[in-house]
Amino acid sequence: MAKTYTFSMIKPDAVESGYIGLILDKITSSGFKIIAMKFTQLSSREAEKFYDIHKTKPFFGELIKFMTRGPIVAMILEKDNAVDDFRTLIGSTNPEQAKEGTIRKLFASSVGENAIHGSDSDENAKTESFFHFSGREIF
Ligand code: DAT
Ligand code: MG
Repeated sequence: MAKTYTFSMIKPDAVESGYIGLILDKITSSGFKIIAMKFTQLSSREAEKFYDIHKTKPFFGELIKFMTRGPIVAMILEKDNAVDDFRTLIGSTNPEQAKEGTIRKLFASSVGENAIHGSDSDENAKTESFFHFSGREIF
């Protein structure tokens, strides 16, 4: 099967709650291969750039404050049908609407603090991956 890729971040809420290991286990046991990974913290400028598409939304300020308040785990994941399969694995944006067994259902507390990011298209997966990683950090 063709190799495809998605970009993900374990968000500050899930890191603070000690869920990094459990979430990584869920990701790898669902067939995703980690080909890049770093533990880092976004500056406001970086978070604003990453979420530029949402800059006119009423929750933008809250989103930037949340995403910069502590470290995140950024990663690039490889799998066939990576983008769609990963969105299925993480569940709906609002954890209350997320299906049983999804990462957001298991580990997220609210729509604003929803534990994990997953790219929504192949194009965005590529842009987001190269926003966070250089070529020599991808294996
Ligand atoms: P997703 O992360 O599922 O792709 P999105 O791209 O629509 O969702 O929004 C990006 C992030 O912005 C989302 O993960 C959390 C935040 N967000 C979205 N809708 C929100 C809302 N109604 N209130 C607060 N934060 C919200
Ligand atoms: Mg999105």
